[in-house]
Amino acid sequence: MIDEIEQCRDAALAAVRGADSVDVLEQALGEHLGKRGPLASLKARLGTLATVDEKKAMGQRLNEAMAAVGAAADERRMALAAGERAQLLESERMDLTEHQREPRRGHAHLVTEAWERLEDVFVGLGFKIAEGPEIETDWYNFEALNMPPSHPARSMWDTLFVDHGAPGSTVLRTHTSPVQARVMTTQEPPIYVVAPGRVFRNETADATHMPVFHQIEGLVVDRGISFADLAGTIEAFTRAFFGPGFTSRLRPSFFPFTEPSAEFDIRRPDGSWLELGGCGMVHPNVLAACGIDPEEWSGFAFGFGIDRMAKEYHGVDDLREMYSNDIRFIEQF
Ligand code: FA5
Repeated sequence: MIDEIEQCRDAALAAVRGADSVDVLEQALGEHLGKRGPLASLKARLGTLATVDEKKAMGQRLNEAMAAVGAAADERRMALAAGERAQLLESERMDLTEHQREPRRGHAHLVTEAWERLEDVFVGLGFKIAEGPEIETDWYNFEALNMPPSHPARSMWDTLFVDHGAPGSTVLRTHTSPVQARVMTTQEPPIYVVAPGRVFRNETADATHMPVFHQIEGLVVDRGISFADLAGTIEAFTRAFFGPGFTSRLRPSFFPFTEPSAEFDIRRPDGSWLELGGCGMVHPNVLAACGIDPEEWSGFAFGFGIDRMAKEYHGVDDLREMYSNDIRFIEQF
């Protein structure tokens, strides 16, 4: 019977150790250690043994054999479970790293890029850069620009007022034109400046309008400046900024601070036109208000929308997209 016990034990151990999954292992255990298994039937035969000592000795051998199989099964179960878990983890592993491990180089905002290129183009044409504050007084934003209080032309700009000083005396500048007055009241002609900056209007955003946007102001004051100088400068700028396929035109318009005044449009290679800004000869009243003798000096000024130029340059459909901060949009440029 000892041989039989050892044979059954060895067969059970071989089945347990050879199991390649927890399921197979449990099945093998059921077969070898279960009630109908070979070790169980040996146990049933203990009763047939002749002496108590024999029964005891064989019973002990059987118990040892079953314990050995149980211990081998525990060991195998742990090893299989660890392997199966590792496999599961690997199959469910999610790659949460960015597509590229190296940080990618971004770029400045499209409007900032346009702003910087505009500065380069105008510096190349001999202009200097000027600046003014975003919060302005009524005098610089309107009055110095030939718009006394209650002048109807003030309604051309949907003004946002700042709660500071006398009511209505402080505004978020509605255009960069107040920088003209700031330059003319502090610098002697000849003056050749451009002033890029942020401006504010109480307007609803749409494809071509933002309540906060950017303009670049240009101002030239010198002896003998004529409308031809203005037209030539604008044409030179258009080709330098947009490329040789673009030209410009000036349409008669009205601004209180320039006379004559014009609207500046560019012609795209497909023949369509886009309004980019206003311009004109600096009004004698503006020169005089800023302490410059209009008999001696004349000048021209212009104010272009930078956001619209960036939009046009990059073929963007809607200004609002440039401010959405959507990475899928930004990555296209
Ligand atoms: C002006 O603001 C004048 N100061 C321009 C000027 C300067 C005329 C010097 C004469 C001499 P206007 O409101 O048209 O003009 O604005 C000029 C340009 O700014 C527009 O042609 C357009 O390109 C841009 N612009 C105007 N409103 C918006 C807006 N809400 N969002 C984006 N761009 C705008």
